[in-house]
Amino acid sequence: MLDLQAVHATNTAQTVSHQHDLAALSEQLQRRGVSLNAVVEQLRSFEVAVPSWALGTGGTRFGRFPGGGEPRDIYEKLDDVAVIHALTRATPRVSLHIPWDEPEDAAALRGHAASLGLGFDAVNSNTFQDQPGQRLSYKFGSFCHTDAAVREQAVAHNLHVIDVGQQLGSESITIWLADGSSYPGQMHLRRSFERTLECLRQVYARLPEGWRLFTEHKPYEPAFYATVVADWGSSLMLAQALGERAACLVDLGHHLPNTNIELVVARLIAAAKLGGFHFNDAKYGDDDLNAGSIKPYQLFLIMNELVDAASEAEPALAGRGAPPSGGCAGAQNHRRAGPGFAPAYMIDQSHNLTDPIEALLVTVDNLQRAYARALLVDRDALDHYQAKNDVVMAEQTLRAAYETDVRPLVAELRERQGGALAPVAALRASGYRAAVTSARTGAGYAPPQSL
Ligand SMILES: [Mn+2]
Repeated sequence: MLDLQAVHATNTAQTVSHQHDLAALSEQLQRRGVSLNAVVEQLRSFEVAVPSWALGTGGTRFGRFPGGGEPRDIYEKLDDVAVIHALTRATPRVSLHIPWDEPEDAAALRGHAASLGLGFDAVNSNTFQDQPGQRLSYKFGSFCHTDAAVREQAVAHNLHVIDVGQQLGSESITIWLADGSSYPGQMHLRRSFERTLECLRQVYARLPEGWRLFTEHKPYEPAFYATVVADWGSSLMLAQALGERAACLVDLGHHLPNTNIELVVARLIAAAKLGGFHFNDAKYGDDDLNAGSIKPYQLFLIMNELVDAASEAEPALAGRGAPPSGGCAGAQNHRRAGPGFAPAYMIDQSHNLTDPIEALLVTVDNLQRAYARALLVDRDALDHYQAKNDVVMAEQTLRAAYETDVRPLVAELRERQGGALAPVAALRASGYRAAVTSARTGAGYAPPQSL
């Protein structure tokens, strides 16, 4: 368990400098007509789920360099997530992968999670690998496979994942398919998509009450020529064909270079089909680096779309009180996100060089900073400048929010909830990694790749 005394001691040591920084930010925001306290309270609603596959060192296809004290099973992974939640107060849920983290006793695992103050977000199925003892191979696909028996096996697996998820208290399933082809001619491009949709229909038909199904696209890898669900358009076609409870999941690493991801997000919001996110960051491909580490402005612009949509559902958002009554008369006509706009926020990263707990602490902080900055966008001013086609001032309005140093605000939220002002420093001071390195001896677990 985390040494909370050490966390409090690091908080105490930083209190004076934190209060100075916070006061300076508060004064700066006041001049803009923004209440720091209001933004802190709005930021409280931003929570993100930790994937069960991110707590151990990941690796690349070339190798893996394990660290000390890696969790050996799902129980120890939950212990590590509880540490992240204790320090950030923003990660109360785990997104479980099956079969990598399939519980022997789901009720017992749910009880253990509850004892740590944790619950479960979307469960993830896996038909992109063959498991020991599996009857039929997914070498040439799962839902898209030409053999009906393989498709039936893949559907049955997804139904099993839903069954486990129900026992855990999950309310959604994320389906990423590796299905595709590496050579022209290998796969019939239209029929493979039709077969995939038919399998998804079978899974969708068995969704429990209140559940949602997320389809996750990815342009390439492992298929190098044609992936069945390669882009947001394909994902949207599937979600629209399936029905109201199907939606698209956007993994930030699953786009071709230079794709405008915030525009993808805006389109999915407009179609009422934005189901959730897998946050991470990338320079070249599906790199699964810490969210916000490579393209922080892109992350902010994505959060800006989310806050913009949420503010339509709940106009008080943005720390400025009531929305404008006049100004941009046309704006209200385009407000479509509506009440109930609540995408599932999840992380999907692979930590190869860093301590996974530290990497996730940094990630959560980056996500909260980006969201906080998006909360600071002066939406009345932006509406106004957009209506006037004042390009320079419209852009400057976004930049003003982005360039605000919100670190004291995010730290303040953590501390108000009993977390750490500086999570990585607090973790290091606690000695948690050293303690689990002593305790977790013996066989490690087989590391997954990433989704
Ligand atoms: Mn993913």
